[in-house]
Amino acid sequence: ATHTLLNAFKANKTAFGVWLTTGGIFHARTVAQASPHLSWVLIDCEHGLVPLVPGAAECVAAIHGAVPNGGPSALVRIPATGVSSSTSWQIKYALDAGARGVLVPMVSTVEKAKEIVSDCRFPPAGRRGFGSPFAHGNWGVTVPEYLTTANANICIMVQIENEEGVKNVEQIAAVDGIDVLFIGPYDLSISLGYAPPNPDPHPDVEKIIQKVLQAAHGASKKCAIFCSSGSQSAKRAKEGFDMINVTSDMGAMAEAISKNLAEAVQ
Ligand code: 3PY
Repeated sequence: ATHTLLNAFKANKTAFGVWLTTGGIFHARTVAQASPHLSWVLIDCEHGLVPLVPGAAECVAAIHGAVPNGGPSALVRIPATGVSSSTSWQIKYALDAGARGVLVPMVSTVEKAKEIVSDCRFPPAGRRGFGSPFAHGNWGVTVPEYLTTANANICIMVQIENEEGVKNVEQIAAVDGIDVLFIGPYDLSISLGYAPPNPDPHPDVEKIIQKVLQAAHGASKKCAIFCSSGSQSAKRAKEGFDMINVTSDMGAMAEAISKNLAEAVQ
């Protein structure tokens, strides 16, 4: 089963990706085919317009079918803030869709981080339920193979994006099974009482961003950050971030229309 994001992690290469905020299989496929440099496409069911069911599953299938023998890993950001046992069904739907990883917003305690890991792992490692008729086919494996493949390869990513999350960041990073601390600079800024990044965060917020990066690497975990342009992403890659989105579908579309019109209208 192809897992380009995990391959980049294992090779210690920066994994660049794109944020998908609008659903639809042809839209998802076009994004996935846009560049051989893409390691991942994240389907945003938190703030995007993609419904978790069945929208995320359709997009995961479209992304994984887009590029023969390769292409980006499809990831899903679930809608829930934090996650408790009552919302862990969202992780189940995301993973049953065949996603190679799940991103959980606003994780701020060790307890939440541990619950998330348990929701992502089949027993005996965790409490994930089995039953999807789609997940194994999406990974190109049989059902018994999927149980072990999923447990070993699904990337578990949590967003550090509020004051409490920053306070507990070292302990969250140390939780066994958490693969990536993903910084949300917008929520982090407003949670700390600062304006959102424009395009860069306030210097005080930037100090905290660097602290999260160090905490992740200190625990031998990967660190990711949301960016809004290729040049901002290049800067973050030089700083040592492991996983970075270069743009979003909607951002890229508006930018391309504006650029082409500016060239046309003299
Ligand atoms: C944030 O910056 O708050 C994010 O979660 C990325 O959209």
